Amino acid sequence: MSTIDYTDKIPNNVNLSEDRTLQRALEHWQPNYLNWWQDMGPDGSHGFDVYLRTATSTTPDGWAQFGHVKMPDYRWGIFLAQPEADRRIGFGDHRGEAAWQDVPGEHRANLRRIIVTQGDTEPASVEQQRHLGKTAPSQYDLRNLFQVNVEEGRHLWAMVYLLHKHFGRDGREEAEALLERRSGDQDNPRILGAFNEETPDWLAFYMFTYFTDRDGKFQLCALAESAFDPLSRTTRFMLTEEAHHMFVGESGVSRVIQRTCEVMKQTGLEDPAELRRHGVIDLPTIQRYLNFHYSVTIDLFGADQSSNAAIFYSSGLKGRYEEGKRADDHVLKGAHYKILDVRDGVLVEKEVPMLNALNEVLRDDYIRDSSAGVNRWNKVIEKAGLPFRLSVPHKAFNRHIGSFAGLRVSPDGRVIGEIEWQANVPQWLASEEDRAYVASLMGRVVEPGRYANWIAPPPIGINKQPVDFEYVRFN
Ligand code: BYC
Repeated sequence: MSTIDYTDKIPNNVNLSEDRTLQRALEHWQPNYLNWWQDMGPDGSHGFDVYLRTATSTTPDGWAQFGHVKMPDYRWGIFLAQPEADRRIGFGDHRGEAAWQDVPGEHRANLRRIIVTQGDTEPASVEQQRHLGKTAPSQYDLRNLFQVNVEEGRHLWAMVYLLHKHFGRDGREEAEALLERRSGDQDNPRILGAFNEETPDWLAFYMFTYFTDRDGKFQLCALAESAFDPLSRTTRFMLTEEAHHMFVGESGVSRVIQRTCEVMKQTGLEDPAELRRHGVIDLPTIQRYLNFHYSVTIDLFGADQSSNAAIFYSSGLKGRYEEGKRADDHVLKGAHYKILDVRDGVLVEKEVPMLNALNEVLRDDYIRDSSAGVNRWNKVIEKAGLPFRLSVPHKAFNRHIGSFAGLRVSPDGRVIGEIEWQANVPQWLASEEDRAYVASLMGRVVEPGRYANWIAPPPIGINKQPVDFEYVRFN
């Protein structure tokens, strides 16, 4: 079934009405979800009409419709990508066997853990972003924030469906717990580090949607390879929505850079303090935000050597990015991979069994993809005729997970001591002062077509609408 049934209380393309027990269980979870949205979703936004995209079909052409909706009335639902006829497992010990429609008993605990970890990030990001609507630089940006938020909510639904349908009572308990953990909470935090950090301002939001949503892309691509077909199908459809989130990040940072460059050219100024007097975000501050979000995000790939990763792969639960395009045996026993290690105070390469290094393999794929976008940002600076260039820091910089945890490494990859680290950290990571300055720029712009001084308008609007379209009706 490709078209989504909107007559059901929970829109879906999984024939939910034919499984009354499951339907009742999800209808029981639904009000708890809506309560969570009221409490932890976008602050003060519940009465707004927002120009949102809603999924209406899971076929690639014309899968969504656009229209003004009040966010609490958004039709969150369960949509799986079209099944692939006779789908076979593409990697690991079960390569070539038929994909699983149910969870094999021996993989139950690991699959549940992967699904819960994925599910936990979705509401976490909504919680992290809940205050941003109060300081949006334009209606266009406000609408994009809300679009990202409702879709992260839908991605939570995607994981909760799997938990309810395939994991019995444990799954239902996990689904409840997904609404109980809170980003940044001391006693009951979200599972992964980056999802307990604050997203205090819009530069942080764009960096998050560029870097951290891109972790989402790579993890979802790896899960789309899964032998567990319902997980594969649900993540494939999530990826369709995810592309817009990364666009919001990439174009957002790009517009901040563009505006700064305009002011640098108009005034001939380069000194950050002087540029700040003109109300734009100086490029070194943008670099420090980048360093923070990049390093916190690459931690999300887990330890560089992980027996979990090896088990997930060999048992068919989680593949590699673009598994099907790789020209190896897709089993990887006996294969090796080079990772970094610290020896006598320097970073050196060492070869380890590839199966244990699959977190690092995915991280390296991610690094290539995210660096490409940084080069696109540099084109904006280059076009303005300015010499400054942004770059991603070394992958050992500011790490808290894996073998670099606890090690002090400069952005250019030198292992350093605590004294040198402390002396330089204000130049390397966004400082209190940087954050206070960026915070001072944040003020709400509500008139259609107007943009805050620190960001350039977008070149085109959403869904071919003009940039001065009324994306949000505040009522
Ligand atoms: N923070 O053996 P390891 C997204 C834990 S983002 C805290 O390397 P593994 C989105 C780890 O859990 C995509 N803890 O672990 C983006 C383990 O704990 P236990 C999210 C961490 O399992 C924006 C221990 O350290 N999806 O969708 O190989 C907006 C040992 O580590 C962290 C997924 O992540 C960390 N950063 O790898 C909205 C996919 N890293 O068991 C949404 C599902 C590791 O010893 N998850 N630990 O207590 C996975 O595939 C894996 O769980 C991980 C970890 C790759 C995350």
